[in-house]
Amino acid sequence: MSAGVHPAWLGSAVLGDDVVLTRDPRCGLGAEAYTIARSGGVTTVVAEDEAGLMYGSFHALRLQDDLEAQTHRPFVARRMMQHWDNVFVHPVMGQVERGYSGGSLFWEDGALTDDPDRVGDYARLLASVGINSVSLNNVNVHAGEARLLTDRIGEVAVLAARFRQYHIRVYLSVSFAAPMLVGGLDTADPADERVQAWWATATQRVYAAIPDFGGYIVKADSEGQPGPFAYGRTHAEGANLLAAALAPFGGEVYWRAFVYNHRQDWRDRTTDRARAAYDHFTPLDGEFAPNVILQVKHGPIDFQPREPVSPVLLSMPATRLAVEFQATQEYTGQQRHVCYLPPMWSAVLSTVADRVDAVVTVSNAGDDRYWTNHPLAQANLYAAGRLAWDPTLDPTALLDEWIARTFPPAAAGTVHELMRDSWAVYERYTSPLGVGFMVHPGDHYGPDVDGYEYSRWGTYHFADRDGVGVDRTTATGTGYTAQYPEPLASQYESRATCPDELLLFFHHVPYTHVLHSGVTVIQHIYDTHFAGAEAVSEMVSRWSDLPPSAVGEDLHARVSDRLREQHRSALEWRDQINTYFYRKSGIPDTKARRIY
Ligand code: GCV
Repeated sequence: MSAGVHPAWLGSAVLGDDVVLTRDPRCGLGAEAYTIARSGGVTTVVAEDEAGLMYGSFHALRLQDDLEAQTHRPFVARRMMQHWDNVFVHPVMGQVERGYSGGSLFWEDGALTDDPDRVGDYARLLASVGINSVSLNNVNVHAGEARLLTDRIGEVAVLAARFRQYHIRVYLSVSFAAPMLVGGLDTADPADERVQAWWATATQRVYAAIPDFGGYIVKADSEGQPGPFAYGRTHAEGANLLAAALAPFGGEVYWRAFVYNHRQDWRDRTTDRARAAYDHFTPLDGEFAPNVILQVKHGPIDFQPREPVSPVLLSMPATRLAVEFQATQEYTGQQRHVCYLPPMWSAVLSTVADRVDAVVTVSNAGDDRYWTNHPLAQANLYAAGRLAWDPTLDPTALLDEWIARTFPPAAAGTVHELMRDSWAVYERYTSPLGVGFMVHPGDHYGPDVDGYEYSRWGTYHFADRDGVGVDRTTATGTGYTAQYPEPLASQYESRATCPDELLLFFHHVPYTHVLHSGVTVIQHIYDTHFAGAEAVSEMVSRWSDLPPSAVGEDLHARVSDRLREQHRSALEWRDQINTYFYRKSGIPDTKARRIY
C-alpha cells in the first residue's frame, strides 16, 4: 500500500493552546453536539460527550475568524460510509466492487492489510467530516467474505479498534444464507428455530469480540444474493430474524430495498424496474422490527446521473429509512471524470431529510495515494459526510470549504471553476433528459447507447425512428408515476409539467417534442452534447493554465492525466449519442455541426 498524501481537511494540524475544550455532561446539548465560539484568538468548545468534543475540535481546525457562540448537532444519528470491499480479489469485480481508487483499505489478497496507520488516517478523515459508522465489506457477500462474521471476526475487531478512536462503529455486510454458508445448516429459513438459534449465537460471538459493534447490512433477493423469498417469507420476516439476534446488544440491521427482477425479458413491456422497490416494500410498512432500517437508493433505478427521488422514501411512514448515495462514481465517470455530486445529493435531501433516520454513502476511497484516484473526487467524500451532518449546507459553499482545506489560495479559483458545475457538464455529454443507462455493459464506463437495450437488466430507453423515452405514466404507461404522493404524481404524469431534465425518464416523446426550454428534444440532444464536450475542453485548458507549482507537480500531473481521459471520453460520448439519434431520427442539427 502506498503512503498517503494527507489533505489538510484530514486535520493533520494539532489543536494549539488557543483551543479550550470542555466536556460538561450536564450541559444538555445531547449526544455528539457541541457549542463553539471564538474571540480574542481563543476558541472554546463545549460538549456533553467525547464525540461532541471531537466534532467541535474538527470544527475548530476549520475556523479562521471570530465567531459568536454557535451550537451544532447532527440532523441524524446515523451517518454511514459503506464499503464494497472484497476480502478475496473477485475474478470480475476485483478487490473493491465498483472501486476506482486502487485496492481496499482493509484487505489485500485474502488477508487483512498490514497498514493499520492508513486505516487510522481514514477513520480520522471520516470523523473530521462527521461520519460515525462504517461498513467494511461488499454487500455482495461471497463465501470467503461470509467468514468475517464467524472465524474471521478477529480481523474485524482489529479494524474496529482503529475506528473506535474516532467514535466510529463498524458494521458488516452479511449473507442471508450465512447459516448454510458458514453454519453447516441445510436452510436459512427465518421460521426455522435452528436458523434463529444460529443467528443468535453468531451475533453473541460478534459482540464478545466487538462490544460496540453496529450491526448488519443485508442485500437479499437482489442480483443473485440469497434472501427470504426462497422460503416463501417476506422481507420483513427476513429482516426481523437478524434484528432479533441484534436487539439484545443494541445492534441494527440495514436492510436494502434494492430488490428487482434482474432476469427480465426485454420484450416484456409491462415490467418496470423503477417500480420494483416500492412494489416489494410498501406493503410491508409497519412490519419491520424497531431496529431495522430500510436502506433505499436515492433514485428508483441505480445511481444514474439523473433520476427522480425514490418514491419509497416518500411512502413508508411506519418504517425507519436510510437514503443511500454513491460517492464511488460507478455511472458518473469512475473517478476519471470530474463530477462533483453534492448538488444532486442536496436536492434529494431537501425532499427526504425529514423522513430518514440515516444517511448512507458508498465510499469512493481506496489505497490510492490521493485516496480517491482523481484528487478532485475527494470533494465528494468530504461533502458526503458534511451533508449527512447538515443537509441544509450549500453544496457550493461546501466545495469552497473543501478547497480551502486542500489547496493553496493560488489554486482555489481554478479548482472551483473546474468543479462547481461538473455534474451538469457530465450530464450534458452523457445520456440525455434522465433516460439513463446508455453505458457500456459490465464496466459501466463510456457510451454504448444500445448496450443494455436488449438485456435482462430492465434498463431500456426504447428509442425508435419517431422518439425516445420510457412511458411510466399511469394513463398509458407502466403506472410508476402513481407511486408518488401529490403533487409529484401529477407533475410527473403530465408532459406539460414534467421537468425537462426528467422528461425521458417518465415519457416516450417524439424527437420533435418541444421542451420547456423552447428547443426540440433532438436539438437539445445535439446542443447539450456539443456544449458538454466543449466545457470539458475548457476544463483541460483551465487546468493547464495553472502552474504545476501552485498545487505540486505530482498532483498537477495526476489531474492533467485524468482530464485528458475525460476529454477523450466526452468526445466519444458526444459523437456516439449525436450520431445514434441523428441516424434514428434523420433530423439534422439546425446548426449544421459535424455528426457522423
Ligand atoms: C454491489 C449496481 C452495481 C453493483 C452493486 C449493486 C448494489 O448494480 O453495478 O456492482 O453491487 O448496484 O448496489 O448492490
